[in-house]
Amino acid sequence: MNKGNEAIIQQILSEIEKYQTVIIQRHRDADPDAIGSQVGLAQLLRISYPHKTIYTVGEEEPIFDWIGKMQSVEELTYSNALVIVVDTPSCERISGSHYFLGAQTIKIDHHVNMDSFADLNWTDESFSSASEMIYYLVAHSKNHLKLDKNSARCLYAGIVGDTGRFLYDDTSSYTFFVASKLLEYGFDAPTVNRFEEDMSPKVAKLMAYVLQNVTILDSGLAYIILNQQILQKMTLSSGEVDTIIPVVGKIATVKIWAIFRENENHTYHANLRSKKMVVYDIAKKHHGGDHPLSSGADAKNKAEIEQIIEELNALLSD
Ligand SMILES: [Mn+2]
Repeated sequence: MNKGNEAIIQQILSEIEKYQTVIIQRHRDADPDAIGSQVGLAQLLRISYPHKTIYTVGEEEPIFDWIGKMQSVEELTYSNALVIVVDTPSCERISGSHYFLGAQTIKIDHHVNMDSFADLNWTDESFSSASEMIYYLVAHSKNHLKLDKNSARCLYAGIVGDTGRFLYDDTSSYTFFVASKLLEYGFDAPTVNRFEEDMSPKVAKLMAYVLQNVTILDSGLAYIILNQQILQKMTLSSGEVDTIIPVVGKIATVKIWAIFRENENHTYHANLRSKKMVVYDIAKKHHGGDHPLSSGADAKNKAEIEQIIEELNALLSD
């Protein structure tokens, strides 16, 4: 498959060739695609260029240690390094603070492009995941880049995570092609799938709470507010809270759903999801916006939450 982006692919490959040190970063509040594309790219660069030094930088997210771990890098190292940021729509979302100190920066992302923050930006919403883009990069590298069992496993984990187990509408025939090619490397796919499905007892309790307490309107809009009292009682990381977002969409009558969580400073973060109607524009009005059917947003108080709920509900009554 060729998506007509040969020029940018060749530019990325030639920048990688040039640098002895490559630092790879991804977004905050990591998910399997963020870590999978980051660690997968790092691993495949290490085997493709054994003499280069490759780092993965960002906050640790222990629930994804099964994909791969982070490293620490001296600030000074950045000045001669190529920094590649994967799966991250805007520079405020980057995990790890020194990316801009890099000698050269590259963005590889499948979110709606709202911020071309790097020197070289490859963004394409037609990919299901950043991990799928990394596979594409390898496939178009004229054998300069090589995969192995572990890098294939990381990319597969990212694809399975971002497509909701090949469920969401951005799952294309190319997605299945890539998954099939990755499986040829012989990693233990059922174990990856199991890790993606596993939840801790704490997360199971949150899921039960959400299903018990979610408000479902006749229009097909569902929403819930998780306040600090609940979140602190359950002592959940934000990554753990993220894992329960898809569950509300399993309810057949729900068309659009919003999960609001209170931050420590009493503002709110929202996760908006939809089966069909585009929620991106509403998210963008509230300092968010990632994908057409799946976006984060912010609300400064309860009044803004109500506004978001009204706007989402209006989408369903049009
Ligand atoms: Mn992603």
